[in-house]
Amino acid sequence: MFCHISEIRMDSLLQQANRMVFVPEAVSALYLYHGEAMLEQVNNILLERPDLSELLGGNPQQMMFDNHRYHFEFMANVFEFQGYDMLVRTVPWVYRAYFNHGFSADYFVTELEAWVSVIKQILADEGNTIVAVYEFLLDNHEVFVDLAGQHAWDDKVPFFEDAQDAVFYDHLLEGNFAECFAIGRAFLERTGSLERLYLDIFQPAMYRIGRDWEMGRISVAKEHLASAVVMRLLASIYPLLDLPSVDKGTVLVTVAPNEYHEIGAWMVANTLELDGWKTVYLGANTPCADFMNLVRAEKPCLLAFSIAMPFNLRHLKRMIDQLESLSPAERPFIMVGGQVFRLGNRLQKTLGADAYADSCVTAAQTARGWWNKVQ
Ligand code: B12
Repeated sequence: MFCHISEIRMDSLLQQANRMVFVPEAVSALYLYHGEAMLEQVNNILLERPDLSELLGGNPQQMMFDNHRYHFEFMANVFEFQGYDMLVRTVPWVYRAYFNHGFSADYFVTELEAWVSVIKQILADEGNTIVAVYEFLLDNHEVFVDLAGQHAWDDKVPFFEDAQDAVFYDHLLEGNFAECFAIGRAFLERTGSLERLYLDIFQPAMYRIGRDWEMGRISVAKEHLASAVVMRLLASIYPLLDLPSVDKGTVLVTVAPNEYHEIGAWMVANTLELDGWKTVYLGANTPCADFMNLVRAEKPCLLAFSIAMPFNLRHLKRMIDQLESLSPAERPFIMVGGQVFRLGNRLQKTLGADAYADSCVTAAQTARGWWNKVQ
């Protein structure tokens, strides 16, 4: 059996990451506490660079400020979740996405060195375990650069050569709702399966949108346009079906706080509703504070949480932790899903979830399996 060289490199990084010392909880909290001060200093160090414009590939400085904030919030989650595997799998994606938008490899070395110097200055010796993680990134910078050139996040997405999906994708990129709707409706009439429409047409098209954005081929505006069309399709095609009568309990489907990716969760909500669940769907970016009031009012027996971005993990954890205030009899079964789970092996457990499913179809199967067991 042959193994691709990039897989060997990734495995070796994962093994090194496994051996790294975990950052103690108190130190991770300190990193979070000093976040704003550290961000400001890192930004200032970069702003003093005479070659800044070359490092950023001519991009606006705002893109760098945003990256520093994403970086800080991501690292805070790596430390809190002890997610070095998540770190190793994410860095090649970050490099690739920014390289494809013009940033240079040296920018990342400069940025990481700036973090090291600021952490040493602000956290002093208490920051040693954190500095070790940054030094691991710097020592392996060339390997990460190399890995960034090998794969895209959505490698397994088909390229849609001359299939109908390719036509759908082209209409989606143009924002042509009428044509996309016609393809969707015809597919539904032919197959009778909403799930297949989601998994065979909509989902791969959205994954491809992501890959094309990551590779610098389409703009964020196109990503928004495509999302808006797919959301209009989710809303308009679903009522073409007759809803079955409710024969299961209440499920509350929600997206993590600060998380804007809602299409996957919406598909999960529709699929569960078609499987006989009384479904309450909250959409994107549900505020943590209001969530418990809703749980108390709706009394769901199943909670389904969707999350895509690693920097939202700790917000979701706070949300799930609030459920501890319920009595054991009131506590719902907790199911999680979304793309962040591709990154880390222990995430489901650390979040305190009972189950994970990787698609709207497996979500319905998992939920049904649990329901049949408790009846
Ligand atoms: C559309 C989109 C957006 C839209 C979202 C609009 C909306 N209203 O949802 C906008 C523009 C807001 C956006 C923003 C960002 N995005 Co974006 N986005 C996407 C894109 C292209 C499609 C997402 C999508 O709809 N996928 C289709 C759905 C159906 O798939 P899914 O989410 O995996 O859901 C399925 C399963 O995972 C599962 N599932 C999902 N939830 C649940 C829940 C439960 C309980 C269960 C059981 C199962 C389950 O079932 C679903 C159906 O089968 C993806 C690319 C991609 N690979 O998905 C990037 C992507 C997710 N985004 C990305 C990034 C980086 C961002 C931004 C940081 C920057 C940016 N591009 O603007 C911000 C972050 C915003 C935030 N705070 O959340 C990266 C993430 C990479 C990474 N390493 O983490 C991706 C992968 C793009 C890429 N290839 O680089 N994005």
